[in-house]
Amino acid sequence: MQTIFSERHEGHAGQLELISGQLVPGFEKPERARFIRARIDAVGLGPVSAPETHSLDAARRVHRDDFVDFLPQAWPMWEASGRTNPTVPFAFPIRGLRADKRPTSIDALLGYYGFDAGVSFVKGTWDAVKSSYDTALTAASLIDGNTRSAFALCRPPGHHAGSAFMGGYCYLNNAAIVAQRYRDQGAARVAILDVDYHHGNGTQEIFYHRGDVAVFNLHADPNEEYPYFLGHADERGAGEGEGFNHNYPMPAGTPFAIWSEALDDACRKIADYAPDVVVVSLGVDTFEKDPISEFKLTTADYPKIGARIAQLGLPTLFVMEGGYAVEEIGVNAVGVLTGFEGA
Ligand code: OKP
Ligand code: ZN
Repeated sequence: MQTIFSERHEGHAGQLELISGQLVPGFEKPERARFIRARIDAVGLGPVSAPETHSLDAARRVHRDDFVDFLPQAWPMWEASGRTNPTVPFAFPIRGLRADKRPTSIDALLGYYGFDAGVSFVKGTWDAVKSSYDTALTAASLIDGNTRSAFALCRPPGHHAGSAFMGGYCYLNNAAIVAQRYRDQGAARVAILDVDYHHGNGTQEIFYHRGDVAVFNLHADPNEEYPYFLGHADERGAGEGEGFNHNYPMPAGTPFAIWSEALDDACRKIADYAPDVVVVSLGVDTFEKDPISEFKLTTADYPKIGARIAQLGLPTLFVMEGGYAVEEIGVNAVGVLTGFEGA
């Protein structure tokens, strides 16, 4: 399997996040991608190449223009206001406040576009976000009649980012962007299968009213886990999209024996949907030793995930999302890919 990867993710480092009442170094750190990159070579997964540069047109197909325009401006505005430390959003236009008025100050804009404090900017953030986007689009273009799979080693991840918001380490929604790209290039139907531990609320929001991109999410129950405010089983899509959004919330402590039943059910529904292509939002924070997660998958389980997805017999693009046990992230993520190839 061919991988697309950019070293430019490295510039997104030293950002902060708010956990348990404290500002701490971000769990979403450069080592994550380094370990995955190293594991690709260690197992000989296949060639790794740098992405081509893309215009932001594909981002504008799923994200609002003013949001796309804001992202590259965040750091320059912050610097122009005399600060060079990492940004952290802190005020949000929730119920009773005005989300229809776009504020002017950078401090306000960070919370206007961010739904949580998990989207810190440093100097290299936008370049890394752009490289992650380029990586997803370049990998997407590898899949054609002969090449049936590819891996977009994206960092930062994307599935929490919605049409006009960022959050949870995510700025642009890479999986949603490539799904839309496939539609624009002639695919009749696209399925997104999100196996990250956290609900992909951004992906769900983007396609909630559409039947041409079906979204399947396996994740921790939002009653007890981030992102808390979306991801319940009764969210089934609306309007044209009714019946095309499928959520599988699961409790803390879920082992592979239970988790894999949800995967099976999702895969059967994907087969019925008969998409032209499957985009997998590949998070491996379901791992038993993940520092911020509560599922109990083991290293031996990841190849089985890949094998089950391969059983669909459909063109498949893997897009990297979460996973924070950095020592094991390479073995687990690449395990899914080798499991897919071996099936
Ligand atoms: C991004 B992706 C943990 C706080 C978690 C944000 C998690 C974002 C996960 N106590 N904060 O879905 O892996
Ligand atoms: Zn996650």
